[in-house]
Amino acid sequence: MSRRTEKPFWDPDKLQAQFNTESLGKRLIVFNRITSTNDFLKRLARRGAEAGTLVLADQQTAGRGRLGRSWQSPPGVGLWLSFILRPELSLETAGALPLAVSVVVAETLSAICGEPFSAKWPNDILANNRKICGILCETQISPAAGLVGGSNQLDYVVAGIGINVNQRSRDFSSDWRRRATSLAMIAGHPFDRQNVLVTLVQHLDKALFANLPQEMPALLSRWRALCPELGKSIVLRQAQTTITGIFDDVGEGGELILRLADGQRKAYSAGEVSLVQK
Ligand code: BT5
Repeated sequence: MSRRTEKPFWDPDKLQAQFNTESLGKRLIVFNRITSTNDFLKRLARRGAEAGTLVLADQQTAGRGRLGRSWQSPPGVGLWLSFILRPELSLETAGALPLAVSVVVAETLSAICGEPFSAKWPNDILANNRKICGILCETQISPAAGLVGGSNQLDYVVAGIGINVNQRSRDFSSDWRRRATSLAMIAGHPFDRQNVLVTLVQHLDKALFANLPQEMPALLSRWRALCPELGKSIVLRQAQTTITGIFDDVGEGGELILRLADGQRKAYSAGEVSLVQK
């Protein structure tokens, strides 16, 4: 149950009863305010917390994106949550987890609000070309048991999801007001966050906790169907370089496969994608 001093914004017992899930949320911790649900859950995972442990916060004071970027997580308007996965995936295929989580979130949001959402490689969900959700999967590897000097294996993944639910345009800071959106802005009316959360948790539970290794190829196919950049000319920006090519496919480890001007296909595991402007 929740470690807290204030009354929690959601009642964990009531939430769990609504979830009615097999794995996700069987252990649930709810905070009014926390630095980052990913940071908190990584500490629990390190101490052996089980797969499906779920942490929710009404507000994050140090919500994080990739590469130390910050994720705005004000109180009362969003869903900021993290959960533990301990899937039997190889280290190579674990790279596809952000895409697998994205597709479940995007399809759930579409079902809830009746509008289409698109996936942006590797970990964003957009609506009307604006970001509505970001996903941060942090992976811990450990030496394979019994193998001296042997290979590593996946220990756990902490998957964090941030969804803008009820923000209005003026709630976003001016520097990325044009680049962010919320469910309420897309649908034209506010949403009950608890309903969105319950549906999302049920969909994640079904898709990611039973047979994930077998489900992965199908999840990747569904992801491809949501990615408008696939098959188009894109620019991939990395810290030191910019590469242009055709976004040919995603590999089974979630890597972006680019067809370069000389016809070569090359795989990339990080970077920011944008369409080449004609
Ligand atoms: C992400 O990183 O998009 C991953 C965000 C993951 C947030 C969740 S919330 C629960 C859990 N706990 C955490 O601490 N994190 C996870 P990235 O692709 O690096 O994008 C970060 C960029 O998104 C920022 O640099 C901003 O430009 C933009 N951004 C920040 N907050 C946003 C928001 N609320 N809505 C839309 N865009 C935002």
